Order: sequence, then structure tokens, then C-alpha cells
Amino acid sequence: MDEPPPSQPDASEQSPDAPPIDRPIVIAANRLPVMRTDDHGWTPSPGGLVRALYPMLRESGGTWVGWTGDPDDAADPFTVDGVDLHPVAVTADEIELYYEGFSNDALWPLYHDALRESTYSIEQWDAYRAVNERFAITLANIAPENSVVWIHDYQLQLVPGVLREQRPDLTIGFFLHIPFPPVELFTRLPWRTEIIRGLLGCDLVGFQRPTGAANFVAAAHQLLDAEHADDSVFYDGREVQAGVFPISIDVAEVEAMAAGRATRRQVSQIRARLGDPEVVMLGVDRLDYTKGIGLRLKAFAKLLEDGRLDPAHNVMVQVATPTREAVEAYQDERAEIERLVGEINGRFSSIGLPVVHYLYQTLPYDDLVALYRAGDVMLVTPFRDGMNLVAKEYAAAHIDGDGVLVLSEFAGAADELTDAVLVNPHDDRALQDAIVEAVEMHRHERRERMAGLRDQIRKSDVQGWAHRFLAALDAAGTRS
Ligand code: GDG
Repeated sequence: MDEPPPSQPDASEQSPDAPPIDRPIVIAANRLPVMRTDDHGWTPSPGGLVRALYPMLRESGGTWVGWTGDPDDAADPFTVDGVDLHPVAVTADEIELYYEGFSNDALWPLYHDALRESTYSIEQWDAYRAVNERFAITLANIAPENSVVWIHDYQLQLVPGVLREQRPDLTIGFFLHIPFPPVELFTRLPWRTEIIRGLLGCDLVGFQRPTGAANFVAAAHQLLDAEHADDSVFYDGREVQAGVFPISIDVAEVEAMAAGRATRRQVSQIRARLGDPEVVMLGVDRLDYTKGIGLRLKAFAKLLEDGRLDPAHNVMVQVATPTREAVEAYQDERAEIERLVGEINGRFSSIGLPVVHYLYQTLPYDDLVALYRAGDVMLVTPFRDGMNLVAKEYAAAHIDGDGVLVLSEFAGAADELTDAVLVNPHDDRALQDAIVEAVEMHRHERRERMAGLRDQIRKSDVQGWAHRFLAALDAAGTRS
């Protein structure tokens, strides 16, 4: 006798990793979610986006289009964990022009309040356009009929427009991980109209903060005279929605790591190695000029100089992860940070007890979680940041319910993490006062604020973020 067919699980039994829609999903991002191992295999790469989307694709058997990370790598499509991976080749020249150049030396500074002068070069723009077209053509060739395509970040803003022309049957979404600048800044870009037209190929464009969505709608209106109403732009006979989807982290994963016995042991070791100070202050950032690392070091130095903090009791640990080392502005920033660390240590350290511990390294994620737990005061002081996941990871790691987060108003996370000590990092005195307030905060207030932070991040983790975006995209595609 035949076995009875297995019963379909009802919605309540669905795996939390299952996607919220039943159409095929195709993701496109600059990088594939895997990296090569020493024995020429592939392993999932670390990083928030991969942690958010990879389990879902594994569950549904989806597709991911991206660059492998190696120059001129025209690897054939392959499958890892049931996820179809389609490499897009990027030449060594294009890495310099499209990635280091246009993406990270023109768009990145412009989108972050023009903190550095952007380089605008037609050669870089041509490479950006060529790589974007290559991504769009790959997507057009492989996306199943009527599927949902979700494109990520500032490196790929022209992809939706080209893809829409080729495949009008698709539902196309885009999420910008960094801020979308005010029109006054955006219109400096010589190719501003092409970028807006590219994004208007979408059914839904997602932003971290309401200001990003509003800036985008305003730019579409000003540059293309596009009609708009509430959160929608009407262009080329179609409606393009602009939505707000603040990204988050895998809260359960960070909590589980923080609770592990190995982590607890590591926390005591870290504090002992630091000389058992009363207060461990912590910074964790990619070494990027948007993150305000120098500003925070200067505030710490001034507090030591004025005697408001005592170097015998207060130490700072700064992890600065190497990033974009080929871009000159990043080399300058590193030199400035290292000069400051040297100056502060020279002035305020004693033998065997540096007052600033500086690591220019990428640490394993579990070491980072141990550091978060060891940190009494976390300093997140960017001049401008799309969201800032470090702020959320710090709160998730503090399962002990203690710890204080000092957070820049200019990080997207400030919209949600209102129990942090919020500060304007451009205001030296306010930043110094915020650090002292955090260091001296009464235990009762610390615990109350940390409870508020933890409630907030538990309400919205990264799986929820992906599900909300995809459900909204599915609905937007069905409507138009
Ligand atoms: C962009 C936007 C937005 C850092 N050092 C190490 C390490 N990290 C990890 C952190 C965190 C991630 O890198 C950094 O995320 P952020 O959000 O802070 O910043 P960006 O890299 O600038 O990210 C940002 C984000 O996209 C997501 O949309 O929030 O605004 O700029 O997860 O843990 N990880 C490991 N070792 C390190 O030394 N393993």
C-alpha cells in the first residue's frame, strides 16, 4: 500500500526561517553570501545580511547573485546548502573604478553628509554602470517567471531600472543600507537623474529611517517631476513605494553566544588582562571616517586631562576593523586614529597598563560578543550611520541586564534605542558629558535603561525585518 502523503504543515508550524511569501525569491548584493575555504570549497561568509537572508533562502531554495570577492572570477553557477549562487565577474580594473572608486569614494561620502570630498570621475561612473548592467542581465536571465527580486545597497542602484526594462513580469525591491541624503547634497552628483531613474525601476524601495524615504521621494519629484503622494512616487505609469524598514540583528544568536560558558570565562579574562578596571569603555567599528572614532578618543583624552576620568580606573578598548584599505581617505583616517591612540597612551598610561587598547583586526564574532559583555560603557558615536548594528549587538549581548550605551543621534539606531544616552557627537562638551553620565550612572538607572534597550531589540530582530520587507514587496508587486 502507498504511504499516505505527508500532511502540509499549517502556518503556525512553519519554520521561523521560512519566507513569508510563496513566490521564488532572488537576492542580489555586491557580494555572494559565501567565501572560498582553504580546500577550495565554499562556506557562508560572516555578516548581518547573510545571517538574515541565508537561512531563509536555504529553507525555500532561493537564488543569490553577486561577486565572489576575487578579481576576474567568472566561476560557474553553483549550489551551497540548496541555495543557487550565480557569480557576477568583476575585473581588477572594475574593482578599482566601480567598487573602490564610484561606490566608496563618490557615493559613500556623499550619502554620509558629504563628510569627505567625493571624487566624481566619468571613468568610475562608466565602470559602475557596466557592472550594474552585468548584474541586471544576470538577474534577467535567471529569475523565474513572476519571481520576487530583492536588490541590496548603494553599489547596485542602477540594477532595478535595467532589470525592469528587460523583465516587466518581475516584482523588484531595493533596500538601501546607508542613509539617502537630502536633495541639496544628492543633486551634487553629476549622474543624480540616472540613479533616481534606476531606483524607480522598483515596486518598493526600502530605507532605514523615515528621513531617507522622504529624501528619496523629494529627489524623484525635483529631478524628474514625478508625482508623489504619501510614501509613493508615480513614474512611467507605475507606482513606486518608499518604505521604512529599520534593519536589526539575530538577537537569539547573540544572546546564546553571550550566555555560553566559554564567553563568561572569556569576559573575566578580558577584565583581568585590562588590569581589573572599574569601567571598561568600548568602541567597535569598521575603521571608517563616518564612525567618529577620533572624536571619541579626543573626548576620552579631554576627560583624562581634566581629571573627570581617572586612568587608573577607566580604560578604553577600541576595535577598528580593517576596511577599504585601498581608498586614500581610509588610509588617512587610520593614520589619524593611530596617532591619537599613541598620543593618549604616551600621556596617560602607566607601565603594563595602557589606557587605550587598540586592535586593528577583525575578531571572530564570539570574541566580539565576549568584549561586548565585558564593556561597561559602549561608545557608538558616528557622524552619520544608516543604522549601526554594533549598538544593537551590545544590548543583545548584555543578558546580565547591565551596561550603558552612548549613542549618536545621527545613527539610524537612535530612532529605536531611545533608552541609550543619546548625544550629538559634533558637540565636544556634550559628548564628554555623555561619557561621564554613562560612567557615573547609578546601577538602578543602568538596569532600567538596558531593560528598555533589550525590550526594543527583541521586538524587531533581523528575521522580522526580512519578513516585513518581503511581505510589503509581495503586496506592492501584486498591486501594481
Ligand atoms: C552598513 C551601514 C548598517 C565589526 N567589527 C568586527 C565585526 N564587526 C561587525 C559588527 C556588525 C558589523 O560588522 C558592522 O555593522 P554596522 O551596522 O555597525 O556598520 P557597517 O559595516 O557600516 O554597515 C550600517 C548596516 O550596513 C546594516 O544595514 O547598520 O549603518 O553602514 O555586525 O559585529 N565582526 C567580526 N569581527 C570584527 O572585528 N566578526
